[in-house]
Amino acid sequence: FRPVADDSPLTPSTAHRRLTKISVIGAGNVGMAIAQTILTQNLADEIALVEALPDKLRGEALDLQHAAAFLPRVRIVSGTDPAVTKNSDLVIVTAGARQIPGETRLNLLQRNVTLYRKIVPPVAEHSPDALLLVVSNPVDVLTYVAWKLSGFPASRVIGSGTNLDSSRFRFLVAKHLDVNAQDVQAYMVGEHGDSSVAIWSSISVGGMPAFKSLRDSHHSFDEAALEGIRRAVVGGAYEVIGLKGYTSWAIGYSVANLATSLLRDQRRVHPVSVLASGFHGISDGHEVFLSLPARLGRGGILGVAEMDLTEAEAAQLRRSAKTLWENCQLLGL
Ligand code: 6V0
Repeated sequence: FRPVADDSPLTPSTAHRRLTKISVIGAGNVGMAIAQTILTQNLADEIALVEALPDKLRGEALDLQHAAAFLPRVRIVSGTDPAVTKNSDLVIVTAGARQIPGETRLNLLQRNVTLYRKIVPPVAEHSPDALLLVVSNPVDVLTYVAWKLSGFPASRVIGSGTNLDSSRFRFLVAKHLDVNAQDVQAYMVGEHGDSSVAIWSSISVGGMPAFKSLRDSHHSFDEAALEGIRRAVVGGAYEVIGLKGYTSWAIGYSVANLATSLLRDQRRVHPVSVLASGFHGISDGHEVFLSLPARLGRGGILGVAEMDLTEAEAAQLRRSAKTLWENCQLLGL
């Protein structure tokens, strides 16, 4: 190609607008599922991959680049040094020790805090205005850790939290009722994983509150069925890990969906891990992250919904908050 007749130099066609850059730290099963889902959604102009294992990183980056002929144009850069994330709009952290079959998420904690000390400070330095989205487990505690280590305001540090648990919840309710999961609204809140709380009153189908009429009209919606659904949601990750060794596709879509709401300023409501002090009776003095429905946009967390919880639900939330807070205190951050 040659410059046009007025002799103006060839400039990249995108030079007049600011490019969107997303970094993914950790090119394991989860990081790569997220990167590939983001690639297909035309959300980023540049994706940076950071991984501690150089051969794996180069292999994954090349494998994605070889799909360029079938995808929107995206520059893919990679490196073992977090410097490659410089000037990111969004940094997604998936690096971590993998949960092994039967291991609780809280057991992973100490191993992953050590890792975060190596990752978060340089990332924050290279992209001081970025949004930080934490995925590694235990996600609620590590979101707190990322918040402390980055020095970012809480509105810019978000944990993927129960966004995935809620999509499992919606899938199971939809299957139960034989409707499309996109038409089912239903929230799991609180801690991602074992103590997450199903908010039954939040279930709506096609925009209509559905829980009361479901209870009245469906025998299959009795206490036992509800408990079965809740247990299936909570056990969902363990089941998949037991069968295939890790989870990847659902978390990939779930995080790409969050990335879209954030970077495209969608103001959509997602249950994500946020600084929850002061909500639902959680002590103002307890700095703790857990999932509540939050409005997401380009600035990060734009607001947190005040839910109408039953006393039992609120009490469960406070119990999780207390356990999480005690865990965070042990870290001495
Ligand atoms: P994985 O396949 O072991 O990938 C982790 C990757 O991180 C590996 O490739 C490591 O080499 C890499 N890594 C380690 N240290 C560094 C470092 N300092 N810098 C860069 N990369 C590094 O694990 P997988 O991808 O399956 O899971 C990643 C994390 O996501 C784990 O903590 C999971 O428990 C967590 N998940 C969280 C979910 C959620 O809903 N929040 C869902 C699924 C998994």
